Amino acid sequence: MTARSIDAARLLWRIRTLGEIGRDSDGRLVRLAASDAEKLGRDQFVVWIEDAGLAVAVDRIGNIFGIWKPDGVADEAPLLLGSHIDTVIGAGIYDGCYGALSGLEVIETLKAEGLAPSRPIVVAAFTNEEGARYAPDMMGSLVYAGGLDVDAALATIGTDGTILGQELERIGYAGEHEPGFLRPHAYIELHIEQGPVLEREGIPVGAVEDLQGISWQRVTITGDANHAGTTPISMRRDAGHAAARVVIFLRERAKASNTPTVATVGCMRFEPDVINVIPSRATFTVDLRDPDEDRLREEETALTNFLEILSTEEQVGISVERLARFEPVKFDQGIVGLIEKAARDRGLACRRMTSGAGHDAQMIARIAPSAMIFVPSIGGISHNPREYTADEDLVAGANILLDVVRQLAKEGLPA
Ligand code: HGY
Ligand code: MN
Ligand code: MN
Repeated sequence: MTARSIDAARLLWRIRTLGEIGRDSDGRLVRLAASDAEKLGRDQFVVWIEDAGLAVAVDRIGNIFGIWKPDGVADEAPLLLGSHIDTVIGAGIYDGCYGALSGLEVIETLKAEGLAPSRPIVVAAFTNEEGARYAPDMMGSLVYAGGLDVDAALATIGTDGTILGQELERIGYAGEHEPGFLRPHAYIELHIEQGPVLEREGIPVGAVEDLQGISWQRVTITGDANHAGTTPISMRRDAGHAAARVVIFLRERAKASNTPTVATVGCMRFEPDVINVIPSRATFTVDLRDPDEDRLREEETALTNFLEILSTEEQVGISVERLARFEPVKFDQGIVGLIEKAARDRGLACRRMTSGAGHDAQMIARIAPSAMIFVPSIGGISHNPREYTADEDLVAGANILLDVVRQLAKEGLPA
């Protein structure tokens, strides 16, 4: 059996083909979880899985699996690869899709080279990794790993008022398998870095050994609608101004700290949202992240304390709803070592690193040894149509995944 490399043309063509599915009238890529657009992406992924001769399975939260279990291979815990194919609004074509399609590509290549794996090899596309329509993010893999009850997840109400379970039914991806029906032996996820580190250092491969903690909250501030022209500043209970003070507070605090802490207010809505009415209500989200759990808790406490002061000073009501909370995750050092060795064997520079973004791997790490491989993002840009990774880096990353999977399929996890 001669060890091959992946079929680069096939992988790159699939990435670009999937990247055209789910464009809105403005040409933006929008494949929100369980939407009609995402259904089209799911359908295409399933076609490619079937074309590869894999068995398709869908679980109750809509996670899609392509299963390669050659005749004679024991019903052992599988090697699991994959990522997600749902996107944010105005997405790039690589986030998630690169890992899901590379996982499929690796299986097809190993089949073609005649590998007799010691265990099944499975590729997954997890539901609702982005959390853009239904919170929390990484929902499908979180349910799969037993971190969220599947019925509770299916009852989630989206930003558009829809219910996830009904949407999965409607698009035909409310599967019958119980989440967690395949307990992985190991999980490896290939993903674009979505940050500036690898490009800045001129390194083509990242061996991801940990992933930072994530805190998502929704804050609602209530004041009084009043006339923009007649109401003296001293008499205002201005929810909009109070919300703006929170945005400034978060940025100033993160900037002043010499830690990797990041804070983002990504969504904000005023009511009644009229040019000459002082906002009576401001609703916005806060995304806090830090690789250190104690620091992340400190940031959450600092925000809580600031909101209390703000409520008094601005004479407004403030309520907070938690949307997601994930502690930092350490990945499996044995698999990280295999990634570094695979890069060395292919003559590629590699560095260990932390993931700033959330990924399905952080959830699957709850039930199996897991790790990630990163490739450079040009300009560190992601969640943006300008997201870009050079073809040679995409191919190199997929070949590293191939070599790590081949090693695990033959020898299992390093002792
Ligand atoms: O939020 C994240 O980091 C991921 O893109 N869902
Ligand atoms: Mn992603
Ligand atoms: Mn993303």
